[in-house]
Amino acid sequence: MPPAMTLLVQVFAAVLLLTLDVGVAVGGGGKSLVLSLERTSHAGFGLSQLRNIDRVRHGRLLQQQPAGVVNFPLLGTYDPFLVGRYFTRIKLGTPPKEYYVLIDTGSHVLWVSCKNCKGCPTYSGLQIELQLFDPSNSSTASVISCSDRPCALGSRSSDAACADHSRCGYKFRYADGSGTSGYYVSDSVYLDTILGNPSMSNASAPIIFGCSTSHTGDLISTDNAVDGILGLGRTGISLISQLSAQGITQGAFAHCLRGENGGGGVLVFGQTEAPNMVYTPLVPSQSLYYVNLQSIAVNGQNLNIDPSVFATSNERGTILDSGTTLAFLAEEAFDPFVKTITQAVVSKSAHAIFSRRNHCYQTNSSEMFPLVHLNFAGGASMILKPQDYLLQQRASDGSTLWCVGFQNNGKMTILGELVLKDRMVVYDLAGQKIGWADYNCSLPVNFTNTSATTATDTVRNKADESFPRGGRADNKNSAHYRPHKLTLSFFTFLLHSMVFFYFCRN
Ligand SMILES: *[C@@H]1O[C@H](CO)[C@@H](O)[C@H](O)[C@H]1NC(C)=O
Ligand SMILES: *[C@@H]1O[C@H](CO)[C@@H](O)[C@H](O)[C@H]1NC(C)=O
Ligand SMILES: *[C@@H]1O[C@H](CO)[C@@H](O)[C@H](O)[C@H]1NC(C)=O
Ligand SMILES: *[C@@H]1O[C@H](CO)[C@@H](O)[C@H](O)[C@H]1NC(C)=O
Ligand SMILES: *[C@@H]1O[C@H](CO)[C@@H](O)[C@H](O)[C@H]1NC(C)=O
Ligand SMILES: CC(=O)N[C@H]1CO[C@H](CO)[C@@H](O)[C@@H]1O
Repeated sequence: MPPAMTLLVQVFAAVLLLTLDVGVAVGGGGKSLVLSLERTSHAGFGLSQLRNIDRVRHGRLLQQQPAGVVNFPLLGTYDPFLVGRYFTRIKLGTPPKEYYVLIDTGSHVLWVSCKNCKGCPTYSGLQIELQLFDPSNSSTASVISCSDRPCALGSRSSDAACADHSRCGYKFRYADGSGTSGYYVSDSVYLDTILGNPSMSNASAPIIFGCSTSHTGDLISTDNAVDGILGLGRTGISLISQLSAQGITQGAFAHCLRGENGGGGVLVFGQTEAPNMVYTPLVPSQSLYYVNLQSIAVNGQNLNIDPSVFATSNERGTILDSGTTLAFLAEEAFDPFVKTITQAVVSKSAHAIFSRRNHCYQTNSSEMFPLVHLNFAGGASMILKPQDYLLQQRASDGSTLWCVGFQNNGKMTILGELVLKDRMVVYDLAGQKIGWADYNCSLPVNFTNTSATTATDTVRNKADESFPRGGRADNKNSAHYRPHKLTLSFFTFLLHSMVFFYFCRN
């Protein structure tokens, strides 16, 4: 087991203990954050007016005010040879400025690089313009102090030295060894909110997020640099929890990560709909999106794997993580998986090329690869096409290689962008379930209040119109077979759970 993986497992164990504590603390403290709505300087409507309009529109259909739907077009791609991550833009501060943030369902906090940052990249290989957040330039920003309720509650578990009037600090370490630290601020987030009306309207809400003043490890790198990370975990501090606590969105969000055509896609806060959605329950009382994976079938045949390999415990479990580029399988599942795929394709004349870390097949057609079913509790299956578990690469002699994109991961099973792409994936916090359906992420997204399914509206996926294409100058066809780079990228791009604690700066 490489050291980074050992760390990963340890970090996971630590995270579960710490974040649960913080989640409860911040969730409880959420009520004390006076989270009244503001109007934006541009918009004609405050959110309450929009609600009223919506109520009139739906008449008696809705007995309760439905919360809004917020649309975040995405940039980037899962392709580890290009970007290996999906990101969006978020507007913060007054006047609002835009920041590029990775979307990460494997961590909890929204943070952006702040002024006077040590180690924050100043330019990005993604050809996006980076920007530092400066609380003193925003008329609505305020620094969270150690005596403020969210900090006091959060720090109880890890820091007893929190003195009044000092800033409420944080320090996160990611599984790849990178880290960031800074302090919490409260400021406005500006949202493209849709409420019962397809036309966009603007609203803003006060939220708490991190202002990072120091980066270490890969976060210093300019290669794929962005302004920050949008943590979308299940605890009270994540943006989705803060907005749903304020009644601005429902406690649900969805992403559709486009695999082809330069990537991109959409992140939607609110209840989304797609045909043929299947659901599996979330494992309760966890801070991340743990689900019960029960079996894996290749070509309809269940692999011989003890289901306890996937079950949630201190060190095991299966999570969905949009901040992981590829996917990881627990080692007891990895070997049978690769062996069965190999049997299926070698008999059809594919040539297996294995090294210690890479399992590739030389063939000029992906047609011969079997479908893989991931079977979850509640009868929900996620069907993986060859492109959902293989990475296409070019060998030095010009022939095509298909390499298993799943990695052997000790005890955790992590479903990252490789398997989550080209689907609508719904994270329903209120309903405590995860749903998915195959979906063309270039198409508009339908959203609804679940119990009033006739009241649907559509979010246009505006990624194509409003954003420059994510991705670097080198294009996919020029991707070479680079096993070393591939291996590195697993750790480099792993941006999930972290050791999460508050501490005080003086
Ligand atoms: C803050 O505003 C000042 C004056 O407009 C500007 O010079 C400075 O660059 C701004 N800081 C940041 C981090 O944008
Ligand atoms: C929302 O705000 C943006 C500027 O931030 C503006 O261009 C847009 O027209 C606004 N939309 C509405 C519906 O007010
Ligand atoms: C979205 O809603 C529209 C209008 O109700 C409907 O025609 C369309 O089929 C829906 N699309 C999907 C993918 O559900
Ligand atoms: C490519 O595939 C076709 C049919 O699938 C096969 O007949 C042909 O020999 C293959 N070519 C190479 C170079 O492997
Ligand atoms: C997805 O939808 C787009 C836009 O309608 C279309 O151009 C594209 O061919 C579709 N892709 C697939 C795989 O159906
Ligand atoms: C998830 C959600 O907000 N559902 C609401 C949909 O609308 C009904 C009323 O028609 C509410 O009772 C639900 O809470």
